[in-house]
Amino acid sequence: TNSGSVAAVDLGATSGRVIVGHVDRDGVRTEPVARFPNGPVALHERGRDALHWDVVELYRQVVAGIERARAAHPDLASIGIDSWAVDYGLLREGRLLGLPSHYRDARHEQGVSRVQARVSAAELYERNGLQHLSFNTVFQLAADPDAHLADRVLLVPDLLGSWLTGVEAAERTNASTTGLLSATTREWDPALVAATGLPAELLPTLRDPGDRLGTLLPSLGGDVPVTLVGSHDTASAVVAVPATDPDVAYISSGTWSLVGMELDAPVLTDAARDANCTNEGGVDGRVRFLKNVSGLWLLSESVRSWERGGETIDLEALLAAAADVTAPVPVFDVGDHAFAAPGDVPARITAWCAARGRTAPASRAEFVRSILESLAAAYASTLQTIIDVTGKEVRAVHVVGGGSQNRLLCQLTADRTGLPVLAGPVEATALGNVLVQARSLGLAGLGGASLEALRHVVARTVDPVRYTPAPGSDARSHRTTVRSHA
Ligand code: ADP
Ligand code: LRH
Repeated sequence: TNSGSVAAVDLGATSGRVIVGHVDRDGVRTEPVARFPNGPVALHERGRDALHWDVVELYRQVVAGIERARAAHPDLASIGIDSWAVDYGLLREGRLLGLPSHYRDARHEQGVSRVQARVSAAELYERNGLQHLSFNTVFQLAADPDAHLADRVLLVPDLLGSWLTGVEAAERTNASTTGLLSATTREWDPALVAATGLPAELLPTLRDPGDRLGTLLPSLGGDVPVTLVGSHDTASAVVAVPATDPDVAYISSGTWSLVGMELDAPVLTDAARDANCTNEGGVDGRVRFLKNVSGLWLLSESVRSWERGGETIDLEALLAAAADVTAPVPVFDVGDHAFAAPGDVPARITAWCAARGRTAPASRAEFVRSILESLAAAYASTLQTIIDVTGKEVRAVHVVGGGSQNRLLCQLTADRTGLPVLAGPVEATALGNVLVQARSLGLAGLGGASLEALRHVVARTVDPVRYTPAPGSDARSHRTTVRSHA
């Protein structure tokens, strides 16, 4: 069977990369060809600081990465793009109307009441099955003063795909994060689109992972197909969870932590809604039943504030110091609104503690320990919620993404959930992106392969690091504060 190489463009909220994946009968090998930082840019406009994405710079980096991939692999068979969810570019006659807004911009909150004046929160959940997050696209669009000027809206991977190929489409897994897609039919829901106050024609045709979007434009070198993948980064990451047992949960750990499991059908019960669980669309029509929990952004934002004076912080050394902390540290609510916007996270943790009469962390190592303990506590309670709502058994937790390299966090997660943690791959998102392209092209005998077969390819390739709950840790005592939603 034929082997081949494809390029995965994976844009996270804190960094982006272009990775070449080689797929053959032994498995999949990855080779990074480009890596670049990403993050919010504050621009003063309409009398306030607005948070944006520098999507033109991202495009420049993506094009440079693709050029490097093609130079090293002239036989490159395809390109696939994924990114973080919900954010979009507005276009008019094919021209971008300003830089996309960042999901951490506070403006989006104004959209919530506008949408809910037309469709109640309960009906929204019944229709789109999504966790309420004020940055869901449906709310962003309702609050966007420029949306009425546009004739097209494209989510970030679709926007880049259109710049690479000239073809506009809405890839379905990422479309499922907008709040505009029906959780049951997986088509645009006209009532939800109407709730934004915008015309339905704004939205492009839906297409599925594995479809060919188009071919690289001649001005960009031509010839190479662009294949749709699970363009929501979390959808691609879930494809590459190296699970060979169906009774597992996953944590896709990066800027955010997406904690949940894969299901065959959405769960739209009152219990699911009360627990604020999401039903996002996965590759092959699977459902990603999960909760969006805060993530390592709390750590990277803390590091950023400590580095503001010009110092450079060594993350490995900082994590080692956090592992050595023996003093008790506060477990704070990582989902508190106070931690949503960019800024001085350690100062906000101190304020959170002061407001509750708690002792704040006293050193950088203690702050980091407090952040990781708090994330692990949130994972344990979220997992319990997911188990209660679905009635499913969970025997192990797979952690994938950049956070799977954080040994302290993985161990704390094992301790607080009382479950074995299997960590890796780090680049699950890029791997899932590569494998969906490889399947679509029929590389290495993968044509028509099931997701389970793709996961076996990953399991053959990477050996996850196993973390066992510490003998002294009592998962049940950590769970006493967990409310049951069953
Ligand atoms: P995203 O795709 O959301 O941008 P990633 O999956 O790339 O995020 O994960 C980024 C995070 O991974 C960083 O914030 C950092 O906390 C963590 N990370 C990266 N490298 C290491 C490392 N060597 N050790 C521990 N954690 C790491
Ligand atoms: C993770 C992610 C997550 C979304 C958030 C906006 O990168 O795509 O699934 O909730 O970004």
